[in-house]
Amino acid sequence: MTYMLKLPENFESYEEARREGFLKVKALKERGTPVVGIFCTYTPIELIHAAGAVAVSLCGTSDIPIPHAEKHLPKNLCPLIKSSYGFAVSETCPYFYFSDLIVGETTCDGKKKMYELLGELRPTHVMHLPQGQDKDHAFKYWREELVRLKEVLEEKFNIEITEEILREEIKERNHERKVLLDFYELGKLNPSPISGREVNETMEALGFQFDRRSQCNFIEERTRELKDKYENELKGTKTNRPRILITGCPVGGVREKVLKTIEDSGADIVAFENCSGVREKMVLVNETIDPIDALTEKYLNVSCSVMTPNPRRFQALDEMIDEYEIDGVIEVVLQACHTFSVESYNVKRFITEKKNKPYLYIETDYSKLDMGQIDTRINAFLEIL
Ligand code: BJ8
Repeated sequence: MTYMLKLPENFESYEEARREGFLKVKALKERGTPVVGIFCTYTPIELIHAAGAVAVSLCGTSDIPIPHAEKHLPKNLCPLIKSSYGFAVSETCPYFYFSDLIVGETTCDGKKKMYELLGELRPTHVMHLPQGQDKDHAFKYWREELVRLKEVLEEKFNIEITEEILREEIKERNHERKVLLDFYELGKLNPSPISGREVNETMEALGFQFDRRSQCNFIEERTRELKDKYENELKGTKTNRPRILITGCPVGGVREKVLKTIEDSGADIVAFENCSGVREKMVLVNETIDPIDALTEKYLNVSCSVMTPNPRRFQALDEMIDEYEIDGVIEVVLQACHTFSVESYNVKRFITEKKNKPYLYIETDYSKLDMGQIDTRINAFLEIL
């Protein structure tokens, strides 16, 4: 049995929230609030907030703008990059339109080359991300990049980012992380009181809500409500729905095709190990040390496959499989995402040999062309669980 998360009136679905967000961001602009477009979990959002700006995600999750992107970019490129660029170049994304500055990072090759093109459309600052996470060289290199971003923001928005303001933003965002982690951890309950598709949709829709306090209140209230439902109606009951963990690339663009198919086929998605899922929320920014050092440490340790090596992803998988009582792991890789597809070899070995769990690899894009094939593969996988 799975309960539907009730969303507030102005927040009926991801698409609805995205549309509502257009008006909110326009109103913010009219009041003089700067808008910074971002693409990645490596972006130190605290610095952007400390500059008095709002950060908005520009990651494309739709295949509609892809033909526009393919006029400039190769067809054989990750759909997330093509969709993001397609929205920008076709001027069909109000969030891009209202962005005063784009902040990107040198993560995968496709994204970093896309930023060169975006730079022709909007002022763009690219942070140079180290390839590894060692505490000496990589830390110093990344710290310099944070200082550079701070200076760019100060100059662009004519503001001083003081240590005090930055500390306040770190506290606030740590509080948000705790609230969101509590929400994600509803998936640890067995049976789960909420569907994974709804968790993913809610989290992505929150990216278009700019009143962060009310966001947190909403999530806290829903978490309480769902915990009560679990205590009063589900605790002690049994379900034969297998418990699935999703890993790999961001899945906002394949929510219907993959996540919905998994749940409609009789399984519960109870955990997301992707970069915007639980693992980013598990580690807080240290509030007791120099704030730039603390942010450097936090964001350097994001466990994305663009890092080499990438041991934290395997640690997270190890812990989550046990804590969420996972029956099977499904890895979703977006077409032409080389880092995740290469790393999947080790992920598969880790899941099947070390954790002794079934594993399914799905490579897909944002089109509907492979829906039938994905449906068949997911159903065959669920049968063995
Ligand atoms: S921290 S996952 S948001 S880089 S899927 S565009 S890697 S080719 S989105 Fe990502 Fe930051 Fe990592 Fe997260 Fe490239 Fe792969 Fe496409 Fe990707």
